[in-house]
Amino acid sequence: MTVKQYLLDRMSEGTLHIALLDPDKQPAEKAGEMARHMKEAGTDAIFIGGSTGVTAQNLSETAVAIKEASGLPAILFPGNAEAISPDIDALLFMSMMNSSKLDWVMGAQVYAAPYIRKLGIETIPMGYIVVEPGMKVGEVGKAMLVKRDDVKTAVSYALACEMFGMELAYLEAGSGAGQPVPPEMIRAVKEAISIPLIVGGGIRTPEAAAAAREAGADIIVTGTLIEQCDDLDKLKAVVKAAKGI
Ligand code: 1GP
Repeated sequence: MTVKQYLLDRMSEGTLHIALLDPDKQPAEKAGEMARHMKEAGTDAIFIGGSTGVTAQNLSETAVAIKEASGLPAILFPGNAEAISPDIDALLFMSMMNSSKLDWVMGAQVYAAPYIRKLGIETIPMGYIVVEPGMKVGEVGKAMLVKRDDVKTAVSYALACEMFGMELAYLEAGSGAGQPVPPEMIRAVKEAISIPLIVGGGIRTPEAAAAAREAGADIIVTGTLIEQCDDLDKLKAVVKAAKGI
């Protein structure tokens, strides 16, 4: 089964939780241990990614460790065109829709495409929309940030993702954001599109996770929380709230 089908099958039963692990933040063995914890907490898959410091080597080691320790799909959430590895299960073939730099909209993808094909990696096309405050990814990606109250622009970007044939749309407030994407923006985008909607950035509490799910997120991503908290009960509470179980 493809990773995309695995996600769609699970999504047909409710909202998913995906844990984001940055291979630059801990040794691979530790990432594997974190993934095993998250599997116990109910997480559906692991995204591997970071805005800086991801290399083919740390990506590869982290993917292998995650798969061995948790059995969960290890999906690359790419931050550059160089760090790609045959050890990942799938790759989000993404365009930062609101980047002011052509390279992040289309250039890096064109550069990487032949190599991805050569390695035979599954690709899942995704439109990535960065909302204020945007944090590091907004900065590195030179994003023309969608304002928190500009629901109309967020909807327009998401509709464009769908019309381009992208199979996922991602509303991103940025890793470590003080506030997650506003629920009213999630709700409006979800109502406008028919492709699955991913939401992430600044979700650290069961309340924030539940608000994103109730507003219509199909997949909720948390990264910082997992890096900062090793209390399995707290992690479980956020995962359960994300999944509504
Ligand atoms: C970043 O949306 C993710 O790409 C996760 O953000 O680290 O704030 O959970 P956090």
